[in-house]
Amino acid sequence: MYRLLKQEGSARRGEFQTVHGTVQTPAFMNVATAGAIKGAVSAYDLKNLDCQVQLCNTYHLHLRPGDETVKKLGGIRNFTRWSGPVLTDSGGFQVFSLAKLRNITEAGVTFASHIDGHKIFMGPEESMRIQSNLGSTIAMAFDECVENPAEYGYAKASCERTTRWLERCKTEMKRLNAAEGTINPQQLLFGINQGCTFEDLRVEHMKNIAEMDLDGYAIGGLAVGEPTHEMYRIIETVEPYMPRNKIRYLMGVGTPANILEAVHRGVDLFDCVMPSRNARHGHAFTSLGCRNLLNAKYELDEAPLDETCDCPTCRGFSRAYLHHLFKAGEMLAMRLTVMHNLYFYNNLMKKIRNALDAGNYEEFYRSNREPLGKRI
Ligand code: PRF
Ligand code: ZN
Repeated sequence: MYRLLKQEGSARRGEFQTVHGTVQTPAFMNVATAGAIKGAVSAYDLKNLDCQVQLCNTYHLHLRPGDETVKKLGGIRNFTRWSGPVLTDSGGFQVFSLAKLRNITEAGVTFASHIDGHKIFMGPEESMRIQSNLGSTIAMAFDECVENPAEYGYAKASCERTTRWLERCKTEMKRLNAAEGTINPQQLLFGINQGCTFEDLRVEHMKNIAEMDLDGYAIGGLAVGEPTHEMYRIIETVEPYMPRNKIRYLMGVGTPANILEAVHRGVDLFDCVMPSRNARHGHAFTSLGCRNLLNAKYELDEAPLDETCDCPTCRGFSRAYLHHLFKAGEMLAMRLTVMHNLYFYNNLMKKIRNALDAGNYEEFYRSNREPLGKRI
C-alpha cells in the first residue's frame, strides 16, 4: 500500500508498505539480475549501502538456476539472504533485449536462450508462475518493450496486446496467490505503461491500466535510445493520468541527473544497472559529478572518491589506491567502486527524501541538477 506523505510541485514523498518491509520513497532499487549485484556485492553488503529494495530478473533466474529450484530453496529472498522487499521484472524487457530469434504472438513470446540457444516460450501466465515461484514481493506485468524508433501502427497494436496480457497477468496472479504452497501469497502486481514516444498511445494506455486497480504503476519503454528530453516529455504527458494513491516506477532509469528530473516530474521508484556497470569500468559518481578512476591525475591523489561520502570505500581508501587497483586489474577495484556507486545512488534518494521532508526540495533540485550531470 502506498501512502503519499508530502508533495512539492509534482515531487512526491511517500511510503510503500509491503509484507517484506516498508520502502521510503522516492527510492532506488539495486539491480541483482541473476540474484547477485555484479561486482561481488552480496546481500550483507547491501545492508551497509542503505539499500531498500533488490531487483531480480525473471528471465535470468528462469534460465539459471531455474525458478523451480529457487522455490525449493525457499524463494529468492531466502536463497540470496536478502530479507527486504524484492521486485522481479517480468522478462518482458529481457526477452526483447537479450534473447535471440524471438517470435511474438497473442499467446506470448518464443525465444532462444542467450545461454545455450534452447527454445523457450513465455507468456503472461508463464511469467506470473515464474515470479510466484521466485516468491518476490512485487511482480511486474509481462509486457512488450518496443524498440525505438517505432512505427505508429506497430506501437499501437503492441500496446493493446500489452493491455490484454496485463489482464491475463492479473487473473493468473490471483489464482497463484490463492494456491497452496505459494511462497508469497501476498505478492503484488505492477502494471507497465507502454506506447513508445507517441503521446496519444501513452495516455490511452495509462487510462486503460489505471482502471485495473493494480498495486503500482510503472512507465516502461523509455531510456531505450530516445533523446533525454523526449523521455521527460513522455513522463510529463502520462503523469497526470497515473493514480495519485499508487506508487510510480520508471523502469531502467538512469543517471543521477535523470533520476532527479524524474522525481521532479512525479516518479517514486527507480532501478538501473548504471551504478554497478559504470563502476566496473572505473566510473564513480560523486556529489560534484562523475570521475574516471583510470585517469592519470589520480595517481598521487590521497583524497577519498567523494569527500562528502560516508560509504565503506570512501571511509577506508584513497583515489590513488583505487586508480592503482583498476590499472592492475584487481577485482577489488570493482567491488569497492560498485559499493561506493550504490551507496551514492541510495544516498541521493535519501537526500531527496530529506529535502522533501524539510520542504526545501525545490532548492535541492535547482542546486543539484547541474553538478550531478558533470564529468570531473
Ligand atoms: N519493460 C519491462 N522492464 C523494463 C523496461 C520495460 O519497458 C525497461 C525500459 N527502460 C527497463 N526494464 N518489463
Ligand atoms: Zn563513497
